Amino acid sequence: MKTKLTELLGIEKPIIQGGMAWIADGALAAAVSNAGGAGIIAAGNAPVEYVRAEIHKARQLTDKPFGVNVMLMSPTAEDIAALCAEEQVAFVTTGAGNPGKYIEKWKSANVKVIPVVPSVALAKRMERAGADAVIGEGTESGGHIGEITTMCLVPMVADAVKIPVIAAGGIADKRGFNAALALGAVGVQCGTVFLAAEECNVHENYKKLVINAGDTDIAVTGRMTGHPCRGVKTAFARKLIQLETGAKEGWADEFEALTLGGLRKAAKDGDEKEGSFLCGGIAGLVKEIRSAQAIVDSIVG
Ligand code: TUI
Repeated sequence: MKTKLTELLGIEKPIIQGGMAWIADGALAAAVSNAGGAGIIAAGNAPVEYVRAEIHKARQLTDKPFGVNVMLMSPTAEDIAALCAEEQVAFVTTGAGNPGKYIEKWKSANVKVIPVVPSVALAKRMERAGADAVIGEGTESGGHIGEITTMCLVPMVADAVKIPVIAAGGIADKRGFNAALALGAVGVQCGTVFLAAEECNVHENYKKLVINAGDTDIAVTGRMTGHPCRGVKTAFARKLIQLETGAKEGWADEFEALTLGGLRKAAKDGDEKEGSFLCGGIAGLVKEIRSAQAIVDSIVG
C-alpha cells in the first residue's frame, strides 16, 4: 500500500510503532521494520550509550529503515538528539515537548523529522520549523497525553498543515486504520498493540495486564500534576488518583516520590505494586500475543 508516509520513509506499510520508553528496543524496532512498517527505538530517559547500542543491534537485525523516539523531557534529550544525527537514523519522532531547536541538525544529517503533536498549534509550529510530517496523537494514547481525542485532533491538524499527518491514539486494528485514513491521515502510529508482540521484551506481567484489560480497566493518573499519563488501572494507579484528588497538603511531593522510576519498575520488573503500566485506551482490543508481522498485517491488510 502506497501513501505519503510509505514514500517519505521508504517502507511498505503506512504504520509506525510508538516510542515506548523502557520497552521499545532494537529487537522490537527491527521486528516491526522487517514486517514492512517503521520500527522505533525509544530513548526515554536512557543514557546515550544504551541508545547507540540498540541502534547498532537493530542494524544487525534489519536492513530496513527504523527510527528513534526522543523524549524531550529527558535530561539526556540533547545528547540523544545529537546521536540521532551522528548515527544518521532514518527518522526521529519526538514526544513530550517542542523539538524545534534540533530540527535543523537532523535535517542536515538527512534524518527525517516527525514530531508527535497533541494540538493544532504545535503542528503548525512544527511545519514552519521544517518537520517532514507530524503525528497527531489523541488523548486515547498510552503514556503522557494531551486533552483532545484522535477523532477531533486528526482532521483539524490535517486541515491546518500541508505536510503529511499520521494518526495515533486508539488504533489497534483495520477499523482504526481505515478510520484514520478517513480523518485525513496518511498512516498510523500504534503503541499499545505492540506491547503484546512476541518480539517485545517487556516483562510478562505487563503483557498480561494489557491483554486482560477491558475498556474500564484503563485510567489517567497525574492530571493534577500537569503531566497526565494513561495506563492500566492497577491498585497503585487508584492510589495515585486518590492522592492527587484528595487535596491533602504535600500531595504533589508524595506523588512525585511514588511515581519516580515507575515505568522502569513496570517494564523491567513487572512490579504491580509500584509500577506504572502505561498503555492506551484501546488495550481492550489486544487479546493475544502475536508476532510483529501478524500485528502489522492485521492493521494494514
Ligand atoms: O510523549 C508521549 N508519551 C509519553 S512520554 C512518556 S515519559 C513521561 N512520563 C511522565 C511525564 C512526562 C513524560 C510517556 N509517554 N507522547 C507524545 C506526546 N507529546 N504527548 C503529549 C506531547 C506533547 C505535550 C506538550 C508534545 C508537545 C508539547 O508541547 C509543549 C511545548 O513546549 O509546546
